[in-house]
Amino acid sequence: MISSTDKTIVNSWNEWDPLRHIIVGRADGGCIPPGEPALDAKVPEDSDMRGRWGPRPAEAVERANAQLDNLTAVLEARGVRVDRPTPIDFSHPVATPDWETASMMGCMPPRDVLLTLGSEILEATMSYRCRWFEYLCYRPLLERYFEEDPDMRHEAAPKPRLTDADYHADYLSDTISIAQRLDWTAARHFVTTEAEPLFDAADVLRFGRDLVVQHGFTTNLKGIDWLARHFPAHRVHMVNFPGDPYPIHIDATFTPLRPGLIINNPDRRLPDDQRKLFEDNDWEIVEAARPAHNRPPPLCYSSVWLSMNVLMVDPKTVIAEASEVHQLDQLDRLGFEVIPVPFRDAYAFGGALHCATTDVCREGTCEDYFPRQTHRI
Ligand code: ABU
Repeated sequence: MISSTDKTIVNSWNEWDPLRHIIVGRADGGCIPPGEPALDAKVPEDSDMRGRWGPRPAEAVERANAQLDNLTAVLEARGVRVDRPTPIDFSHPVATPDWETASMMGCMPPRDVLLTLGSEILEATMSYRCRWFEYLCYRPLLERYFEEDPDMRHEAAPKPRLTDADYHADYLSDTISIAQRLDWTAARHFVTTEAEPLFDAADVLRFGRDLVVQHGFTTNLKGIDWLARHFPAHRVHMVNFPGDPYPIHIDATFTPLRPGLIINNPDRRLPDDQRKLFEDNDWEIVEAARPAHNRPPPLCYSSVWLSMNVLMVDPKTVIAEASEVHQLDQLDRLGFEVIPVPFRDAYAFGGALHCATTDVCREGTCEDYFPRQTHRI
C-alpha cells in the first residue's frame, strides 16, 4: 500500500481509487480575464461577468482561500498528502506572436490543466488565451515530482497558436439565444474549430484502460485524436451532451463515483447511442440530484451543476459541497460516507471540488472496467 508519508510516487488511473497525494489550487491573484473568443462563448448572456474584467476583490480571494485551505486540512486529516501551486502575477498582460490579452485567470483549478494517467502528468493544450501560461504555476511541483520519482513522466501537449482560426465566428455574437446554442451543441457545432488539437484536461475522465472525453467548447476532435495517439495503450471514447448550452469540462455533467456507478446531469443526458459501452459492461448511470441553488455565486463562470463536481477519497468516501443538500442526500442514499465541506466561496475562481484538485497518487493499477466493447463511441 502507498502511504502519504512514503516517497513521491506519481500513479493514478481513475477517479475513485484510494487517494494518497493531490494538488489543491489557490485563489491568490485570481482575475476575471478580459473578453476573448472562447471565454465569451462560455459566459452566459445574463451573467454578471459580461463586460467585467480585472483582479477579483481581495476579500473574495481571502474567502476562497479559506475554503481551499480547509479542504487541504480535511484531506490531510485523512492521511492525504497535499501540494499547492505557485501563483504568478495573473494581472500581467501576456502575448505570443499571434495574440495578446490584458490578463490571465488564476491557478485555482489544476484539474483543467493537468491530466494524470499512471505515472504521467500531462499538461493540456488549453483553449483560452488567458490560460495559455497557467501551466507555469504547476512547474515547481512537476519538476519536484520528476526529481523525486524516477518513473514519473512529465509531458506537455503541443502548445496551440490560438489564433482566430481556432474559433467559429458565429459564436462571437453577444446575442445568441439559448435555443440557438442548444441547436448548435446538439449538432456538435462548438466555439472551437478543428484548426489544431485543443483540449482541457477537465474534459477527460479516467476509467483505467478507458478514457472518456467530452467534445465541446474546450476540447475538439483533433484534441481527442491527439490524446488517443498519445495514449496508445488506452481506449479513448468521445462523448457529448446535447443539453448543455455551454459545454466546457465534463466534471459537472458525468461523474463516476466507483466502479459500475456514474451520476449524469439530468439536463445534459448522455445520448442513447453513446450508452452502449456502459450498458454492455453493467455500469449504472443514475440521474444526479438537482442543485440546491438557482444561480451560481456572483462573478462565477460555472453553472449551478457544480453540485455534482465532487471529489472521491476512495470508492466509498466522497467530498461534496456542504450546502448542496440534495446531492449530499443522494450520495448518502447511494451508500457513500459523505464529507461535506463549504466551497461556494471558491466557485468563482474556477469551479468546485473536482476542478480545484488534481490527482498525483491514488492506490491501484490500470484495470479494464469495460472488457465488453465492440466499437468506439
Ligand atoms: N468546470 C466545470 C464547469 C461546468 C459547468 O459550468 O457546468
